[in-house]
Amino acid sequence: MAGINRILVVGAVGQIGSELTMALREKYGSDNVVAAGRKTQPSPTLRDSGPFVWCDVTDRKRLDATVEQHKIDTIINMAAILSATGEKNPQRCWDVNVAGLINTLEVAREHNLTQVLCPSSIAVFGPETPKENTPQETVLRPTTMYGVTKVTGELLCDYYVRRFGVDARGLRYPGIISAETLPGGGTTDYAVEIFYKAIEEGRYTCFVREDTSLPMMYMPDCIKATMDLMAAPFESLKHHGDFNIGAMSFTAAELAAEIKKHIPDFEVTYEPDFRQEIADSWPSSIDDSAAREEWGWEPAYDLARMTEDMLEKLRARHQRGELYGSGS
Ligand code: AKB
Repeated sequence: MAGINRILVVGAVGQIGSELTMALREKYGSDNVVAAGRKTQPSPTLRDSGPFVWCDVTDRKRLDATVEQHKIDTIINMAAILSATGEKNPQRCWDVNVAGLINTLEVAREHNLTQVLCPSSIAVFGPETPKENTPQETVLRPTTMYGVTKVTGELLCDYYVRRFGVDARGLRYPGIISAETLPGGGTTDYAVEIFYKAIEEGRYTCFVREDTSLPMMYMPDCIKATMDLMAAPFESLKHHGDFNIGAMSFTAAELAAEIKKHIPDFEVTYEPDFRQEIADSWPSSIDDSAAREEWGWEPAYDLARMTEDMLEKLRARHQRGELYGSGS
């Protein structure tokens, strides 16, 4: 199979896309990683460190043209409407997440691309799924449109592998915590906002109950998981679009307590909203043994190490005057 040489990251301005693009530029060379955004302006770092184009994943012609023009052999499709926004506009969630994915897979098939990576999420699980140590193979009956699109996406990836020989891969991301770009419209966003608010205001009103426990991951582990899966030999994979990956699990109260170790006056109150029901439908912890066995997945960050690093990074950004309101 041909190698990975020229990568297009669609959704490159988002929370994961922005940091993944920079890591890929480091590994594959700046000029070989094309960042694509839809509407939001890229940060100067993202814009100036390599090629940047405007490309909406639902626009098939534009996607085709971008792949041809930049001689792309690998697409990473990070464009998605997340769980909370998806419940406000289910039709749009379907269009972006499913129609966008089919466009990506079709472009990969027609242009004979080396690889396509399309993330999935813990949102594929639902209330009937075992909550603790959720197995790789289990009940997939999500109750959100986002979850429905992600189950569909996993099935589509596996279909394109089997039917057309497209090398499509994906991971079930847990909540991703990071200090560079804010997430937008997810249920796990509280686990990021809490850090910004701790630094900026010393208090936070959390939109899920204090006993809400979800699987989470720090961005460096997320980037490592994504790049390790991309680099794994196709022959060693038994799964394709649906790898469980875990790193840590904690309740909202445990996260607040960890931050308080560094900021003793930090105050958190809890006012659950519609996102509580979504959080309650997802697992607390994940069995990721398939990812460990098939491509050597191993996370590096636990709650304590992540919290220390997050606070250090956000404090530095705050001092540089870079932080802005992180309202939910
Ligand atoms: C969300 O909360 O919607 C996302 C996810 C878990 O996929 N962060």
